[in-house]
Amino acid sequence: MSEARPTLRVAMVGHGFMGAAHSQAFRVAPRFFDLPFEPVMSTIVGRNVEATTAAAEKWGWASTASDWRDVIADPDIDLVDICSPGSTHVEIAVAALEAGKHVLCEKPLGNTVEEAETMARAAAAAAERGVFAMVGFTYRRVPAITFARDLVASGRLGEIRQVRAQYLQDWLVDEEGPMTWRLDKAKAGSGALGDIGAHAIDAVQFITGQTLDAVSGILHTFVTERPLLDESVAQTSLGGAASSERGQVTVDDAALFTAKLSGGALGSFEATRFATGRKNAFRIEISGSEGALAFDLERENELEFYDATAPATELGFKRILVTEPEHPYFAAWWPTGHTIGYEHGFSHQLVDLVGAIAAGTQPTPSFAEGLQVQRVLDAVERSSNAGSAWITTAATTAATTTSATHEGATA
Ligand code: SOE
Repeated sequence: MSEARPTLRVAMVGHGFMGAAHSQAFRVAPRFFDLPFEPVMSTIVGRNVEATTAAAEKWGWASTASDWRDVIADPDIDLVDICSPGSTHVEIAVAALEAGKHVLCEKPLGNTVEEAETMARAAAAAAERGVFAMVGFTYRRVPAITFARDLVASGRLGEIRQVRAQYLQDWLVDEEGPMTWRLDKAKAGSGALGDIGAHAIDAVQFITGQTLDAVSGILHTFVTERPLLDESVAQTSLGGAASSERGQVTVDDAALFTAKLSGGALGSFEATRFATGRKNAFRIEISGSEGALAFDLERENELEFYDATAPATELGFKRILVTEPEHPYFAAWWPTGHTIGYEHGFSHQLVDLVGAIAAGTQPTPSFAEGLQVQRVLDAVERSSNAGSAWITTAATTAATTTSATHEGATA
C-alpha cells in the first residue's frame, strides 16, 4: 500500500506548460502504477511569487520557493525537476547533482553543446555516487513509439534504410502573435529546432537504435519582430497579451535537415511552427527492407505497420491500436481500446525514472544521450550557417565542415 512506501520528496522549478504537465504526472502516476517510491510534491519554485503560489494551490504542491538555491540547500528534497527555460538548466542541474539530488530535466538538455557537456559530466560523476539524472524526452514513453522501437529491435522491419520525421505546429503563423521566452535565443537556445526538432531527433534515434552522424540543414525565421508581451496582463507559457512595443525574434521559426544515420539509413527532418493548420503533428515514418512503420502524435494511440513479408495479396499498411495490456505501459490504464493522451507520457517518464532510482540504475534518456541530441542540434545550426554544408555530429568536430561529405549542399 502507498502508506508503506518510502518517499521521494520532489522540488519542481518552473510553473508553465511543462510545470503543469509534470505536476499532473506526480499526482496521477502513483495512483495507477505500483511505484517503489511515493513521490511527494514538496516545493514548487518560481520567481513570480503570486503565480507560483497559484500554481502550488492548483496542482497540489505543499510549499513554494522563489529561489531554486533554497531547494538545493534543503536536505528534505530528493529529486529536483527542472521545467524552467533552457538557459537555467545547466546551473540548476549541476548544483542539484553536486548536492546529491536526483535530477529530471526538460529538453533540450542545455542551450549549447558546452552546457550539455558540463551537465553530462556532472551526471556521470553523480551516478558514481548513486545519484541519477534523466532528460525529459517524454515522447519515448508514448506506448506506440515504445512499441515501434520494440518492433524495430526484434527485426520486423529488417534493415532500416530511410526515416522521415516531421514535427509540425502553427502557433506562430499569426505575425502579431506576441514574443515569448521561446523566441529568445538567450533563454531558449534555438527555436523550432531545439523545442520540437529535438524530440524528432531523439525519437528517431530511440526507435532505430542509430545515431544521426552527419547533417545538412537550413534554419529560417519568417517573422523577425513581434509585439512584446504586456506584463500587466497574466500570461500563459505559450503566449499572452501584446503591448504596442516590438521585440526581436532571435531563433528559427522552421528547421529542415537531412541526416546520415550510423547504421547506414538516410533521414529527412522538418521542425516548424509555421505549418498552417497543423497543431501538434509529430510524424515519423521508418522504411526497412522487411517492413515499415508510420506514427502521428495527433493519433497517438495508433501505429501503422507494413509487413513486406506478407503474401502479395495481403500487403498493405495495417493500423494497430496500441491499447492492449501487452503493449508498453498500457496494462496500468484502461481496458483495451480505451485510449490515452498527451499527458500520459509524463506519467510513464516518472514511472521509469522512479523505477531506475529505486533499482540504483541509470535512467534513460541519460544526460549523455541529451548531450548527443545537443550535438545534432548544434550541427544543424552550423550547417545552416555554412550554406547547408554537411557537418558531422561527433564530439571532436566542433566547427568542422566535412568536405568529403559535402553532397547536395544548397544555400
Ligand atoms: C516539451 O516536451 C515540448 O517540447 C514543448 O516544449 C513544446 O513546446 C511542445 O509543443 C512539445 O513538448
